Amino acid sequence: VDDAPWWTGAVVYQIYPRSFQDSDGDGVGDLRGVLRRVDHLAELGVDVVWFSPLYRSPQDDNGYDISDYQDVDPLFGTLDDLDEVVAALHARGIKVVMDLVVNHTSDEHPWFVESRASVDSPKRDWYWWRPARDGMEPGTPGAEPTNWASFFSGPAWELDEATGEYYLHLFSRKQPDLNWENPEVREAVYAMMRWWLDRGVDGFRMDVINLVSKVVDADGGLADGPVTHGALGDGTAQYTNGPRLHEYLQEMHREVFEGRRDGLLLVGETPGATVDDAVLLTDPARRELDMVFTFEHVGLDHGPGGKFDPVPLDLRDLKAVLGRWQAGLAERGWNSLYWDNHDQPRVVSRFGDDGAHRRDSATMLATVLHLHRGTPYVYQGEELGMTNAHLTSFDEYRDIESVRWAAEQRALGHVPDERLLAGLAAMSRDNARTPVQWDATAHAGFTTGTPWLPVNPNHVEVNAEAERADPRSVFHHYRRLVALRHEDPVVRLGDFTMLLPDDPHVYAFERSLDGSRLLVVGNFTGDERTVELGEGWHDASLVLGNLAEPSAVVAGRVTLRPWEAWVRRAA
Ligand code: TEU
Repeated sequence: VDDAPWWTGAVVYQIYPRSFQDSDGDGVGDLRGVLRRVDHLAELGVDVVWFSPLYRSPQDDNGYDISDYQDVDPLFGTLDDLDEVVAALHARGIKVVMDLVVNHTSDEHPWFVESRASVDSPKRDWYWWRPARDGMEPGTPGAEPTNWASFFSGPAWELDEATGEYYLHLFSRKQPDLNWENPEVREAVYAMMRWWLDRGVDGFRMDVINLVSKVVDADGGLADGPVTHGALGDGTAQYTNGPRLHEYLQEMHREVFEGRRDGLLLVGETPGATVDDAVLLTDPARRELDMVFTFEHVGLDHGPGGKFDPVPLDLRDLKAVLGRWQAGLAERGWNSLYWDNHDQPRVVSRFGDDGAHRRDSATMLATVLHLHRGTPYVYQGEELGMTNAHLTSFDEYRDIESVRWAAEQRALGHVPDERLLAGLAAMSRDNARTPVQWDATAHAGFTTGTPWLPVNPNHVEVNAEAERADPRSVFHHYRRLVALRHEDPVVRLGDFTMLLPDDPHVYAFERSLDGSRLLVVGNFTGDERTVELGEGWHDASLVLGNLAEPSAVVAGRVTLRPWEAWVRRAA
């Protein structure tokens, strides 16, 4: 236990600044607002705060489009405010991790402005500029250099009229991709990272870091992907976990982190990474990253039409995926554990029951997640059992992915509006982005002005003040889970063994370390469920449960109540 890295015993809390706490009445959360809520974080007991982007940005993708990496956007405050927040968190023993968005910049970043100025700009090669497809007139349909679709609908290439060439943007057209093939780009990124570490931050959450290396042929050519979206194609194989990814990350490690103090956290966001990729990315001996976010478990309810065409979760699939990641990273590497973030719907609405069983299902889900081996991430409001937004009309959505997808679908006209709206209501990123519900007053204590995205009307019942007052609340359950990880080496480092892989209703597993064993069960349904756990657990002591009267194990069998979860220690 003593030589395990510090983050094996840590819990990370994600703040999406725009929706956390407003202090100046403009309806957008800010850094001085964060200062007011530092006690909430300390009470929860988290070890690290990760801030979604605070940098200067035109806010096309809520800050994931950065125009100055070394300044704070005036929406959120100033660099001095940030220093104050970092100091306030450090004073409570909480580390600060910054979002690092370096697959792309804003099109308003001076680097891109210079790059687009002319074909022989010294920064031309800092981005992916390509002429129209052979023999085609720039700007005509299908003339894009490749057929790749952007993550935010439409082609991933934008024609720049001034020079007649296209630039690549895997996300919005205001997020041009940086060309990591160019060593000057990498050096500029590393210099910026060193500047932040020197300023006192404790690490980075690296946005889509496994997309930075693209497959390029000897002549600089990029290849089409299989045709999937009408005329467009799926280019992911051409830019996901690309050929130079590990080389870049090892170089970054040498240039930025080598010889720095201990106590930093490097976590990669890696959509499309497999377990094998994750082993390579997080094996400490390779000096790349500490851990990565997998997307496999949050893709299980995506249907044939993609994420906005959801299907019910089959619990056996969830066990198969998370079990495979637990096994795959048991010897080398480390897992990140999460249900929620700013890109995912709220888990209590997604895999639980956000109506009558909100409290019990939210605490069940938390128990199962936090007892896995890995570093748990709590997304703001998750610890309050916040639910999806339940928006009902197209014009209520603000998220660029949702807005652009809905516009494209409605223009195509194949799917009736009601189904599109149902898809958005279930899966839109705006579900995670409604303001944090602090109390039962107007706008939930988030702002005195008009919130940029409406507060969920259920804030009159679901809010931090009510949660703090009720010892059996979701909040206090999260507090206990955080404390348990801090105290119990089995939770922190124990081996993981999946139980009942074929049971479609109950999630069950064992953790063990040096002969000490924990059993964890969670009922993923609103009905009573009886399962056979085998001998050896009948006089196990209760460590933690989510119901007032936990069901007992009798002769190796237990009947769990709806959404019940508990942890027991073998005698
Ligand atoms: O997300 C990248 C990503 O792969 C997806 O989660 C994506 O946001 C989308 O949901 C695909 O359906 C990261 C950030 O977390 C996200 O907020 C940004 O929009 C994106 O990168 C671009 O920076």
